[in-house]
Parts: sequence; structure tokens; C-alpha cells
Amino acid sequence: MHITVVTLFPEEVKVLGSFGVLGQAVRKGLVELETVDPRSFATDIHRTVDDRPYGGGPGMVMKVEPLRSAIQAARREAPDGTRVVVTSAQGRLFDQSVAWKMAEAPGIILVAGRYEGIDERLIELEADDEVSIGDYVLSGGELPAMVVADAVARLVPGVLGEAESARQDSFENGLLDCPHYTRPEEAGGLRVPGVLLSGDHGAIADWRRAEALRRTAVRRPDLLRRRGMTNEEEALLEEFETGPGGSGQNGKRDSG
Ligand code: 4H6
Repeated sequence: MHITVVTLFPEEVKVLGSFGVLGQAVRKGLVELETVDPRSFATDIHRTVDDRPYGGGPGMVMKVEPLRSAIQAARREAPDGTRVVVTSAQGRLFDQSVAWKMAEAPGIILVAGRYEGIDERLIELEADDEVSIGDYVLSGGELPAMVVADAVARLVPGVLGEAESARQDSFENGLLDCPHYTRPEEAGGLRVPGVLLSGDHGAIADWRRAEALRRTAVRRPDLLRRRGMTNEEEALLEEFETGPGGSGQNGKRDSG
């Protein structure tokens, strides 16, 4: 997977891309992470990449030409079929299914905006997609671009280990993850749910599925409505239903 971030802050992107699973994927050669700085395509002596907004108002807008040249340069270095994606709060919501779609492409060029935004014509001329990582405003598109890069990179075959890939499947089914515990058996007066110590792998699997369903029902009913539940899952949820707190041992977070 070839990922290019078009950014005025290439150092920020390189640092973010050097850690964790994404950094490992880059070092293993499974993901190529590159940056292109639009400032190097500015043609005037001041290397101007922004200008005042038509119609007036505060702040500055990213100019079409340096950004367009940067994207075109990125395209020349990227495999055929590479998608150009702008991150902005005006985009369609980026979620796991969008991440999977992007992972099908041989490459993505992520365009990170700065100042008050990007000249709309740049988006019309060069972007295949405009995505938002959530309903909030950030001062630059670099963090959203790297959120997309991380979510997509972990879907590239070989990036995650066997265990992590399998676990991912459990979130891939449109549910929140089940709770996790490790030693000690008691911490801060809270005990690990007994079933996890039972050694009964069937019962553990059932409990985890029920917890994932219950949490999703409580915290994200929108996800559960979108996905629906099988009869078996309805039964499972009912079997493990012990009130809004579930096991009653996982603290205050689900008690509402
Ligand atoms: C494009 C256009 C993405 C990018 C404007 C980017 C939130 C998200 C940006 C801007 C982003 C998201 C520049 C507008 C700073 C506000 C960068 N914010 N902004 N939700 N900001 O995915 O001023």
C-alpha cells in the first residue's frame, strides 16, 4: 500500500508514521509512507501557498496551484488506481467500511488542509473523495490524514499478526469490542468476571459475544439498529442479561 500525505508539515507526518503498527508496517515494507510539501511547488519568491478569501472574512485559504502541483507530483510517484482523498469536516464520515474500501486501492494520496481551508476548486479538480473522521474541527488535516493512514494500513495483509487480525474480525461484525482483563484477578476491589477464569472456552466465547452485544445496545444503539441481531444473538443477550451493568463488575461506565 502506497500512502502519500500532501502536507505543509511533512515532519509531523513522518513522526506520526514512525510509531506503532503503522511504523512497523513501513519498516517491513508493507506500507510506503511519503510526503509531498505544496510549498516546494510555490512559484513566487515568498513560496506563498495561501491567500485572502474572496468575499472577505478572517483567515486565509490554501491556493489551488501549489496544492494542485503537489497532488500531481504525488500521482506521478504513486501506483495506477491511487485515490486522492481530502480530509475535512465537510466530508462523508470515515468508518471501518470506508477504511476497507480504501484498503482495496493500491495507493491513497491524503491531502491535509491548513489555514481556514482549501479553495473548493482544488477539491473539484483533484479529489476522488472527501472524508471526515468525526464531527469536530481541527486546526490541520495532518492528524485526520494519519488517522486514515493508520486505519487503512492495519488492513493491509501481513501488517497485523494472526491474533490481532482474528480479534479485529470481532469488531468487523459491526459491534463494539467486549471488555478485556489481565492479571491480577482483583484490582481496586474489582474482580475479573468469573467466566474468564473458568477455562470453559465455549462459555467464554458466548460471554464475550453477549458483552459485545450488550455494550453496543447500551452505548451505540445506532450501530445495533443498523446491523440488526440474529435470533441466536437475541437469546445470547437475554441469557447474559443481568441489568444495565451486565456482570455488575465492570465499574460505573455502563450504569446509565
Ligand atoms: C480541510 C479544510 C478534518 C481541512 C479545512 C480536517 C477536521 C477534520 C481542514 C480545514 C480539519 C475532520 C482548517 C478548517 C483549520 C478549520 C483541517 N478538521 N480546517 N473532522 N481541519 O475530519 O480551520
